[in-house]
Amino acid sequence: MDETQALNNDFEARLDRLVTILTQSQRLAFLTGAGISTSSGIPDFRSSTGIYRTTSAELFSIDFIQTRPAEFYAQFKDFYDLISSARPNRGHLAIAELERLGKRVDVVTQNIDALHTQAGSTRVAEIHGTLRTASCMVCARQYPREYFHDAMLRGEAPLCECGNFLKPDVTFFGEPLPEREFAKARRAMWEAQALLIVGTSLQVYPAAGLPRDCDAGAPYIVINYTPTSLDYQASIVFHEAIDEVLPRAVDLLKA
Ligand code: CNA
Repeated sequence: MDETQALNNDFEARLDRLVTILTQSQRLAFLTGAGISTSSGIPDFRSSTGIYRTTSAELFSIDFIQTRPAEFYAQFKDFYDLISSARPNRGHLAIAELERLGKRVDVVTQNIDALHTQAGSTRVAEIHGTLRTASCMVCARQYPREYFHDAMLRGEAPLCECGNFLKPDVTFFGEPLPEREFAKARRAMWEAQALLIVGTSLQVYPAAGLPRDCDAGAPYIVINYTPTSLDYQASIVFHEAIDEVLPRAVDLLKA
């Protein structure tokens, strides 16, 4: 067994190394995906218990909601219900705590559940948009959540005052990403002294390409159950649970 293999087999040694990187880095960036929210009760897409086991990826395409809005909302109901009642878990809270400990922490998330903000993180780029608002698919008028929340919980398609259907302001497959949020995300990558890639299979672009914007000297840390395409470039890889790794690392940092 070589030195790298030995390190990867030893959880405590990897944790110590993570704490060293966190100690040495003032500017941290996190790139998070659905995996950070699974222990809040929201399934991810691609795990063995993920949404794709029961729902086709087609549901999340712009064509689907534009052509079959009633069917979209009927199927989206259960997912919306779970997201609406979810609370941040120890993973989200550990990231927010790093900020309170004086680090500058940019969170770039593919998630639409707003749990990083609820946990207290203040520098969040939501690159796949948000469920806080929805906009008319014809006149583009935007509405706050209170306007459409009840209809969406019932699985009914919410309507604009002009009579056309609303679409949640999340990025559907086939749509461009929100420009301002993506620009924030790229800046976070450029400025990071270390990048933590957390709970994402890195299969959705352009999000999965963001780590390439990091400074060549900035270490990557991957925390994800299943291997990702960036594991081989990472300084440390954890295939353990996020809410086991991050709270332990933050506790050690404070000790
Ligand atoms: P994904 O492709 O489903 O990957 C999630 C990854 O997380 C998988 O590789 C899992 O192995 C890993 N994982 C799951 N739970 C844990 C855990 N507790 N600890 C460690 N690893 C874990 O999801 P991505 O985020 O990569 O895909 C991007 C899509 C998913 C984005 O467009 C999201 O909007 C979309 N999504 C978001 C949510 C949400 O907002 N919570 C939920 C489901 C899907």
